[in-house]
Amino acid sequence: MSILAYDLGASSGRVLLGRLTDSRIEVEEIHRFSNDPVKVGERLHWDILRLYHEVQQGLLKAKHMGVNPSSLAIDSWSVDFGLIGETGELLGNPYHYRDWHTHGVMEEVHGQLGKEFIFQHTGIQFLTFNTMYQLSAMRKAKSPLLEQAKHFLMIPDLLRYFLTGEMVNEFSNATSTQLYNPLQQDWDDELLSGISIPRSWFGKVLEPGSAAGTIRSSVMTDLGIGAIPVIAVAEHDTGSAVAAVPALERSFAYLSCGTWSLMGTETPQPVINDDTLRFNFTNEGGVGRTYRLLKNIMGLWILQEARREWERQGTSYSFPELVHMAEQAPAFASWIDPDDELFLHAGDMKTRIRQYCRNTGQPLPETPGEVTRCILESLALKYRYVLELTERVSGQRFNGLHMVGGGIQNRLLCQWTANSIQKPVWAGPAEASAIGNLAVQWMAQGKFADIWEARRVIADSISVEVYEPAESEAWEDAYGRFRRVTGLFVH
Ligand code: ADP
Ligand code: LRH
Repeated sequence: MSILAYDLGASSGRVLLGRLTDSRIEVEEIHRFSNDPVKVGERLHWDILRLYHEVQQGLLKAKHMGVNPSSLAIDSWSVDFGLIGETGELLGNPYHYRDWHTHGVMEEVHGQLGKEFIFQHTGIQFLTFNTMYQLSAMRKAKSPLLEQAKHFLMIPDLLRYFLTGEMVNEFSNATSTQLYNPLQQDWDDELLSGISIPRSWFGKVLEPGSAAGTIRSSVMTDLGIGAIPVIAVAEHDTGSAVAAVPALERSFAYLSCGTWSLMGTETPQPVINDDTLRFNFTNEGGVGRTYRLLKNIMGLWILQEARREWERQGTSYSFPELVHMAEQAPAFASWIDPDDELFLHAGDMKTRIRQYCRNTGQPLPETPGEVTRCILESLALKYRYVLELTERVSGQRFNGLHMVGGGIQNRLLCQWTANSIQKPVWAGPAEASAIGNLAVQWMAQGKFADIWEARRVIADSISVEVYEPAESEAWEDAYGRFRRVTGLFVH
């Protein structure tokens, strides 16, 4: 029996058909589409109806292949949401987390509620675009949507609602809002009332692996398909990606490498203490009530945006072309801190990178190869910094790093990461979120006892590429200089 996984990343979405035969996973990509945010006036939105159209296209493609999936599930990027009104209709177009409306709001909320108080209640890292600050920004702007809203649904909850007609919230994504209390295992009343958002919008929180309805009859009629049960998996894509890390040991470090780079480890409980607060680590909920103790790193977003700007100016480069040009460019010329807020919002990354380099007295990258090299080296160096912090806050020592996600197709980045951290990198799978999504559906169907059995089967089914560290002296020296330029020191 086949099952369907929808994985919606910030840059593209895909639909994978999965089969489990003789304890091996077989996957086939049956649909892929770009995810193009739309700016209207000053506001940046997700094209949610387009995404729902693509969800239906996936169902049609399965139908045309003669496949009747025994279940399906959707995961996507986190923090964003739709509000549903009295009549069950979506109110407005969901905002993109990179919209500017949250600018300065996080600091205001901290002034009112206290940063430490928020962290004690959630264990979630402070990112300016967390749901908490998005809702506060809407409240501050006196958004009429807040007056009409009756329900809060995150992006996968929303698409699932369109498909099934049932409104439920899912745990992994709920934690990313910074409004869910993992210790009380429920939405946090104090934080919600602190930002003047009604508790009644927030429903029961389902565990990853729970049944979450069946395709509604109007969808079955429109598409000419039969009933398909829908499962709530780890609907936060990073939760699904980490579920698919082919680790065989309980202590492991991962880097989920796509639009974002998410680096950390898995823990049985949230780690909420002075160090995790100080270093801005997060504790996002995962499969089987595990937690992802991790940090966000700006990731390949910077390269995506640089590439978009070159395209706007009339020259299209593929990612492999950019990687090739980076390889030819001079080594260790200049670096950025990828997590400087300069790089968070959409825009001309080359100009911003040059601004950063000018401010820090470094040579200014000029050519696409030089710009790409600066981004990729800076990411590899930042990975070492965050891996060291992860070891410190988790009290563990890792003997290598699992890299998963679309970014592992960038072999240069994988090799430079191994060189920078001076440990092996084990790369695979590239479609980790979709595979984690499939794995949790199979858990829900009783095919896997737990996530560890799933990980073993994934490890047996995919090929993992090993990158051994090289050029350690040069990278050690570069790391010291990188930290001086970026001011990244641990005190
Ligand atoms: P998301 O799910 O966040 O949309 P993906 O996991 O699909 O992101 O990863 C997208 C990133 O992978 C791109 O930004 C790009 O840098 C990298 N990438 C994709 N394909 C290639 C390729 N052929 N060569 C090098 N890098 C690639
Ligand atoms: C990666 C991701 C990440 C979040 C960001 C908004 O796709 O879900 O875990 O921090 O998007």
